[in-house]
Amino acid sequence: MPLPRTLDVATSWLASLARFLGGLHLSPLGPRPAQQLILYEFEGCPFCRRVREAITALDLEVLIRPCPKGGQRFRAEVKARGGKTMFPYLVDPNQGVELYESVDIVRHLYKHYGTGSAPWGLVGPLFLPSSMLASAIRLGRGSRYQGARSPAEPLVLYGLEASGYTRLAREVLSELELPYVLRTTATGSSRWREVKKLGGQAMVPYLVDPNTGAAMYESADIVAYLRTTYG
Ligand SMILES: N[C@@H](CCC(=O)N[C@@H](CS)C(=O)NCC(=O)O)C(=O)O
Repeated sequence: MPLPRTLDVATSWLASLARFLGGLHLSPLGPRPAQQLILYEFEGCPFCRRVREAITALDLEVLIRPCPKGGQRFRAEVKARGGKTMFPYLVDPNQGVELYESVDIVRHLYKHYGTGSAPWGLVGPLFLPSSMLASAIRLGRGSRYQGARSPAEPLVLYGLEASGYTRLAREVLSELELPYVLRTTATGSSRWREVKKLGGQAMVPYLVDPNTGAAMYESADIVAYLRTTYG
């Protein structure tokens, strides 16, 4: 059931607060991956949030293949690749590994693309309860497949994990099982300049759809565009 916009926005920011605004700041960065990382995940999954927060903190660009419950495309791919239908699932062609288990994925990312060990806030015992609370506040949005047309090319989303507005866009991308390149914009990320150059403003979420040539700011516009174009 759609929530009134004010409640939608308020609960989305509340979910970010439940996670102590995880995925806002950059961590010290290590080498950049030469080849694109691929993450199979879905928005309402508390374990997947752990990986998305790490991706934002490490200033990574990742191809997201959403796997909502009932999803038709990417769930089967994970089963075929790894043997289990469990999320998150990371494919890292740079290191030649494919991984289940959110803690293992986060440790892998910090080892290769950060400066060593993963922060306690992501791998310590407080993470999971707070992430489950964040998912509950959003009533599990982004978890259930809602049926959609598949785009030929992945969409591109600029945004950060801590942003309540960016979450609203991610939830719909997840529900519609639309693959997208997530270009993260933690505070201090150089991608803020990229967004400004592309759209004229340093603001996220910013969606670019190479299939139609559409590009837009404003979570409400993005949600409406995605539902109309692909829903
Ligand atoms: N220990 C795993 C737990 C992962 C997990 O239980 N993920 C759930 C989603 S939140 C899952 O894959 N459920 C099966 C499904 O959605 O079909 C981790 O940290 O990654």
